[in-house]
Amino acid sequence: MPQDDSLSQSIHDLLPETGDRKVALERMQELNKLMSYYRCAMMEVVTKFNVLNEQFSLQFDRNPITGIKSRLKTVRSIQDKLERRGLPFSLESIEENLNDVAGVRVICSFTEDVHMLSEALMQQDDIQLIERKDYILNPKPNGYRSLHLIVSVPIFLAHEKKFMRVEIQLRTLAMDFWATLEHQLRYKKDFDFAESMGRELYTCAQLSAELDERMDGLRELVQKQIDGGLDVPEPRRRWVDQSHNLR
Ligand code: 0O2
Repeated sequence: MPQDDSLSQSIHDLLPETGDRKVALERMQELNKLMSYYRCAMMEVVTKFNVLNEQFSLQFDRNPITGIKSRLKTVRSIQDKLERRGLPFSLESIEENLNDVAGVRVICSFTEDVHMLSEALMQQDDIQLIERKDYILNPKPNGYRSLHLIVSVPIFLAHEKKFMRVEIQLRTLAMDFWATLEHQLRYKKDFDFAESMGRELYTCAQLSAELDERMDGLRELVQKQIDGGLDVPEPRRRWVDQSHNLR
């Protein structure tokens, strides 16, 4: 399994005062093991979503998931995060204080799929919910929307079962489009992000929310027709009709 490049850089910080090489090596192996547990937990969660996607696509003849991304935090950024919070960099501290070492992002077609998938996942009896943040119902002040779940998932090792935490972000394509570009723009090096640009980004977030709402409306119409409803209402007014209200 490939090793994180920043792993060896971090060994120095895990070394005791004496700088004993043997102890350093042991700690490096322990850190490597922990990261591998997080990687396994991440794979478990990805598999769970792939299974749900398969099942829902059979049931409803469409895929609620358009993409799944996963990432393991680098040791360097784990170290930085703990340092920013004034916490020690140790194996115990990582497990105790960080929820997002393993991260899974699920991109859904429609807002309803986000909720349906999160409910289906939470019904599974081997998964425990640690924290739920609904930034769709309550977007962040900058307009960020997504549903965040921190879960604890078991991984089955050769001789033991271990629970690991994974951060799951569920969002629609529109939410992902906005968040990805916002992240790119906001964190550009050597660039001062002006307040007016923040306001513009907020407007874009509102437009993306509007887009989701309209697509959800269309999906409902399609579903009604499939279900045999004869009284199909008019689609909501076109986006262009209302877009001036958002400026
Ligand atoms: P990365 O590289 O994506 O992991 P936490 O730091 O997680 O303990 P917090 O702030 O309460 O504490 O977490 P929250 O609000 O659940 O957000 C965590 C993650 O959500 C972030 O991880 C981002 O991935 C995403 N996120 C949150 N707010 C925003 C936002 O305004 N814009 C964008 N584009 N993404 C956001 P990291 O660690 O920042 O980054």
